[in-house]
Amino acid sequence: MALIAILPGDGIGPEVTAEARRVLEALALDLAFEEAAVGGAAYHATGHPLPPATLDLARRADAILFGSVGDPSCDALERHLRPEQAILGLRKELTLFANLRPAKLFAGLEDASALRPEVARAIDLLIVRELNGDVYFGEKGMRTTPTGLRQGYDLMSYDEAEVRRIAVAGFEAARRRRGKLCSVDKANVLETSQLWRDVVVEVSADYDDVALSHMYVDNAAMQLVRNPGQFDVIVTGNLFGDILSDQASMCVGSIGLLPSASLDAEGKGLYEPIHGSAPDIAGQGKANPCAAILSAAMMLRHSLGLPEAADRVEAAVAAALVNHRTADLGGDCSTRTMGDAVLAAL
Ligand code: GGG
Repeated sequence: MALIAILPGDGIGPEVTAEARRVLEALALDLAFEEAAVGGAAYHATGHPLPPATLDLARRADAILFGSVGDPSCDALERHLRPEQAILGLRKELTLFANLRPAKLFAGLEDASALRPEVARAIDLLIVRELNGDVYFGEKGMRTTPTGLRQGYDLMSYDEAEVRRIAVAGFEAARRRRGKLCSVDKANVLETSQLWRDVVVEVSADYDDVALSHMYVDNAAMQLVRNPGQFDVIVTGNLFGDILSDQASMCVGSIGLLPSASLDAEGKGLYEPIHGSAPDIAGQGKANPCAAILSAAMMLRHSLGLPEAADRVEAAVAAALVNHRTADLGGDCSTRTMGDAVLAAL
């Protein structure tokens, strides 16, 4: 029996993970579920956003289903106590360095895309975002300049081993897909990006079957809306991947549709919608649970070795979206009704 850790988190996290759990339960697989608090919810209960019991569960589990973190009532806390530290801590503690963020337009959602229908229909891409380095984990702080000004700083750094392992993840993903890898950096300005580019080129020697290209991140942002059909797999750093994947989500209709898998070297994974806690709609039953449900499908595929079950869940979401839309897609379905529609289509 596989143990699934459910970490619902804050805001809409509990609502969307509840629907994803219902879908997993409906598959009648040999799964056990254990739930723990994380983020602002955990801070309010225990004084820490990632309490030892939650980290222990995450370590014991075969896979983790994560909701979202972020709680405005924690905004004034010191940085190490803020809800977001929980997800950063989990990624670092469990060495979840490879974040897979697929974006594909579901049939019938052309009108929800921010792009023209013929452009949106061409989207079928995967962003491979590095998750353990970059400005998120570099030295950071607040200091005073010699002239008395407050100055914030976040050190951007990557070593070659960090770049190599995410480059390998990108090439492997491209090999399993259409054989195209675009590495996104800012090598004309940043030292980290120059190293990134050099290492990606070194790794490419082992992947003759993958066509490698490079793109500056500013151009990549433009190309994502101009001609997204050109992309198969994008491999990029933590910050650039965070931004580009939110942009990609609007190209396919909503951030409520994009799942993600954060994997270690052995395939253990944390699965979460890319969206945050959306405190403005929390508790109202308005959130789109599709990204969480699709994250559960990624869990079935990547951590539990159940690709047929993953296919079933993805097909059920596609079928449900034909006649059901939550508010983010211009409809009036509740979170529960959308979950019911996916269950009915399973
Ligand atoms: N489910 C995604 C989530 O909760 N995001 C909130 C957040 O702070 N994310 C930071 C990040 O993705 O780097």
